Amino acid sequence: MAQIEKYRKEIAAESVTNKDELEAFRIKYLGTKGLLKTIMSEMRTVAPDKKKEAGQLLNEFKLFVESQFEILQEGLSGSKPENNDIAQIDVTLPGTALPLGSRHPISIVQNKIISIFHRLGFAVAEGPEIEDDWHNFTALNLPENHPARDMQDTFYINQNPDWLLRTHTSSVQIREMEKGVLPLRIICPGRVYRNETISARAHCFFNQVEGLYIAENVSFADLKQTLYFFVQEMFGSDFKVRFRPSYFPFTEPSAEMDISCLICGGEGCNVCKKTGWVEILGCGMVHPTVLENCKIDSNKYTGFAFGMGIERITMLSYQVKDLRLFSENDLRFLKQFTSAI
Ligand code: 2NL
Repeated sequence: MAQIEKYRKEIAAESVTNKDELEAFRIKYLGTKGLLKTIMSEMRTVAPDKKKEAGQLLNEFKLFVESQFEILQEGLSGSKPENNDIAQIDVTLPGTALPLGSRHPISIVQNKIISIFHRLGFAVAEGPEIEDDWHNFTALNLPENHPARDMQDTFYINQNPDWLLRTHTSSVQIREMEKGVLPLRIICPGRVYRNETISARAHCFFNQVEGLYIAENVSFADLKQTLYFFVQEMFGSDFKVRFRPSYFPFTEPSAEMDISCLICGGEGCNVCKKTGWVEILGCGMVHPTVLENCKIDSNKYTGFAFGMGIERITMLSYQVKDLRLFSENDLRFLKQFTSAI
């Protein structure tokens, strides 16, 4: 018994590194002239009254040796290559490099816009991408017959005809105004959706930043100065700025802001469609009806609002010619922004 216990320890300590060593193990312990057979033959010398006990012990030992062989065999046929030389791991080799990612250009520009307005006291507000008709259209004074409300232009949700994918982040501003805490100074970055045919200039989803400032005595002069500050921080000061009268149902008066083309310096090129100017945002004084829709007294409070497409600003900043590059996940494009924070 003591002898078998000694053998068990010896066998448990055995290890093999290749097929030849495994075969040597098999021959030594399980072969026809191996240890197991030798001990089995000694059964003859055991006294008859001890035979049963010894037989049981031997049987257990046999199972142990066989399972030990299988364990060693499995260890060999695992991931290790057969050739003993390759199996050695060279710890002096350099490690596997983990590729470093980079921020998406849209995120870089979005963060820059946020930080510029942050310095003017604007807080970031966020809201749902699936909206209801009230927050996306009705509260914003968008009339029933407005083309934006058409199925052709907006993605509606089959489950409920009142639900849709927001077409602008104005809906977030409506939600903030409804909270009734004034004055209010927020910007709302986020993804918006329009049912457009995809091209180099348009996509069915894009990113927007809208801004809103509501307080007593907010004027159009405040709007102009805020946006002047913004474009200077964003693009530098080597260009001209102009405001053109425009129309939005949710602002009155409304305007669009252009900057002289950064690519050709106002001479005329493909980016500015030979006009020398590029449109960068829309803005205006918040329509009194919109304020009243959010239970804000339009005799006491006034405000301005503006909205811009982040893709457009990014294309101007980095001279990206095709908007589809932003959503294709092509590393050849994205890797070009590794050093841009
Ligand atoms: C554009 C023009 C604009 C607004 C967005 C707004 C929001 C509220 C009330 C009034 Cl809650 N106005 N937003 C105003 C004027 C223009 O966006 O071209 N966006 C890409």
